[in-house]
Amino acid sequence: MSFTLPDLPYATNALEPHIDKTTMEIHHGKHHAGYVNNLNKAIAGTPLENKSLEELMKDASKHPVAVRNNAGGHWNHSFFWPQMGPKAGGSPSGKLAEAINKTWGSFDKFKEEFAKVAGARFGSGWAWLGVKDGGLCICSTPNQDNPLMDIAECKCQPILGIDVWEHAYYLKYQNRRPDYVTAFWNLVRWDVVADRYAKAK
Ligand code: MN3
Repeated sequence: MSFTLPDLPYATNALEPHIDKTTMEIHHGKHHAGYVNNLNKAIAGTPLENKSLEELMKDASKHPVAVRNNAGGHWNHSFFWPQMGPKAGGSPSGKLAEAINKTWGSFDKFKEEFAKVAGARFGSGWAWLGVKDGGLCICSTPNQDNPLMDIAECKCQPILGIDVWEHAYYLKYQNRRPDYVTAFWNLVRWDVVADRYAKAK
């Protein structure tokens, strides 16, 4: 089967002023679309054509690097868009809030730790909040890897992720990745993250 670019769940200007329209147009319409097209090219005519995206993650180490990079890029971005929205942000509630407080002491401490990990990723990559052995953890992966991949140093079921590639923020924030991470909190749909948490547990 071949993969298709999912529509954004909102308009390209919906996340302004935190993420600008041009960045969204290029990020979704060019970068994410590129991962989908290159993934389809990389698997065409091979046995990988019949695998799901999740299966491609699980065996990432066994596939050509183009499959790993583009399958990761497609999965990561498909995961990234719906966890954000206009009029979002705030703080989590319910069981997720309890788990965050239990793990980091407070929501503010969690945000601090997440921002630290996102800031420390050298070059391109992602930072994640995930479920591991029933608990929560924060980790980061390089390039378009993610914690579902067999080659990931940190394995978990992601429930929130932030893209820290420069293409995600450079037009508006230039070299100021920490400002982009701070702005990201205004966009997080904690209802979506809480659903993912409930499923991952
Ligand atoms: Mn990206």
